[in-house]
Amino acid sequence: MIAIVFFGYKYLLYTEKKEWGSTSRLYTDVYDLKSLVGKMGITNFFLEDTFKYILRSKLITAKDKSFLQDWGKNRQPVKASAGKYFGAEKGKNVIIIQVESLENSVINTEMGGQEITPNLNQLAKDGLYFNNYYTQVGPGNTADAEFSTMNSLYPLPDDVVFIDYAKNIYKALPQLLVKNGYKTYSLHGDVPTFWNRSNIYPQLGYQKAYDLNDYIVTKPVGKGPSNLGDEDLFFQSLPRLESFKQPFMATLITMSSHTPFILPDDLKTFQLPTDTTLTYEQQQYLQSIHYTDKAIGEFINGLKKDGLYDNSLIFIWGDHGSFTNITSALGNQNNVLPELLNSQVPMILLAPGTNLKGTTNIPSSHLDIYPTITNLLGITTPKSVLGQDLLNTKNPSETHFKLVSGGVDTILTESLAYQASEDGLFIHGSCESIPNKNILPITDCKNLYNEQSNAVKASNIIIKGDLLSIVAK
Ligand code: GP9
Ligand code: MN
Repeated sequence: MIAIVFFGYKYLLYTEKKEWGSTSRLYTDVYDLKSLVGKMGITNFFLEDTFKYILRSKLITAKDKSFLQDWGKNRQPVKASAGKYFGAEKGKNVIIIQVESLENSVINTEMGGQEITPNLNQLAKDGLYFNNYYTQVGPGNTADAEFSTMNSLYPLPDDVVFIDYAKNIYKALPQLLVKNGYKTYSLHGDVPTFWNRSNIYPQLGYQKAYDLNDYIVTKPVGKGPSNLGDEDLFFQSLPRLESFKQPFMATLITMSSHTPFILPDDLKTFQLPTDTTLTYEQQQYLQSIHYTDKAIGEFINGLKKDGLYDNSLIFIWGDHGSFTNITSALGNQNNVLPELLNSQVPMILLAPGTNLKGTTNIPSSHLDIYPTITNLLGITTPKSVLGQDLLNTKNPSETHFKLVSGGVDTILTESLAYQASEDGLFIHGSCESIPNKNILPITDCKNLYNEQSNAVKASNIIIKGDLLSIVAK
């Protein structure tokens, strides 16, 4: 009987629908484990979880392990210390704002003479603005953005790391900061079981997580039950930050600009031109992001008033795209490669102590947050980090993996762009020069492809085999 269930499950697992990445689950509503258990019943959940656990332990072979060992030995990890700006912000608080569905194309863009994100535009001027920065998320969306920024590893193409690899050993940024005398907090207005956060946060080193239960919803925004508006999130988080013992790390994750972008009418303050050709969904998105921008502006002003601004390193980024095709609709002003149109998000670094300013278009991504922070704080960067220190990298690049298969999809450097074909075979892909977009012989991208596909593969093996220790030594 058990064998029938086991092989039946395995069969279903490999034949399930794969359109939206894959969560390797029979049930599609895996976002909130509590509601999943409610739907399936505890016995079914237990059986499903046990089988998945057994299957997972078979995913990584001895060959994979030896690949990882060799890769770990031969690669050049990011310089652990002594780069430019190393320790320039030593002892500063780290405040992170991960913004729901914030795309880069809305930054510095006007419609009918009105800025879509006036506050973020100002912050982009006040700090260092990365306008060629990308998100690489798999089926875990927001959770994958959190995972990749906090671990500098790629998320998985076919599974939600936060859910199925929550008990792995990580060397996450909050953990490292705790070792360096920081208190670490997460502040997000959802139920704590969403994306399994209540289980993985302690594993990543968050000492305390504020969730929906810790906030008062004064005005519902978005789809319930998690309908804490961003103004409530920021307004009620500010006194908390003020009360934290310094130095602290606080990660705030917004939610109001989440699809389907439902905003009460009186909060829709963006004046869309009457003759707009945007779809209804795109219009709703702009309203929502305009509201979130206002909430961020108020929060930053609060930080300035209470003195935290000058004593903190502040990072703001979009978690992933909005899935509304807004970048194309706004005219793709940043000339984003077609295959990356929905993945370009802004990243703004405010380092008042160092006064880093300007706009940079180096190819960069969520993987780069970790080493950039450790460098600025003067903390040795662990070898497990896959990203680049954005203030020191000599060969900036960013890489995307294919959903489900996990093969390399797109690689971008300052001079080359590689785009894989449907079948994923290297030679069927295309190699172009950047910025001119001239077609080059495919062999011009060979070294880059090998290096990046090995890194993506290594990252997958690390997670699926719980093998971080192999490369972290
Ligand atoms: C849920 C919120 C949204 O807590 O972060 O997650 P998403 O659906 O964007 O992955
Ligand atoms: Mn999200």
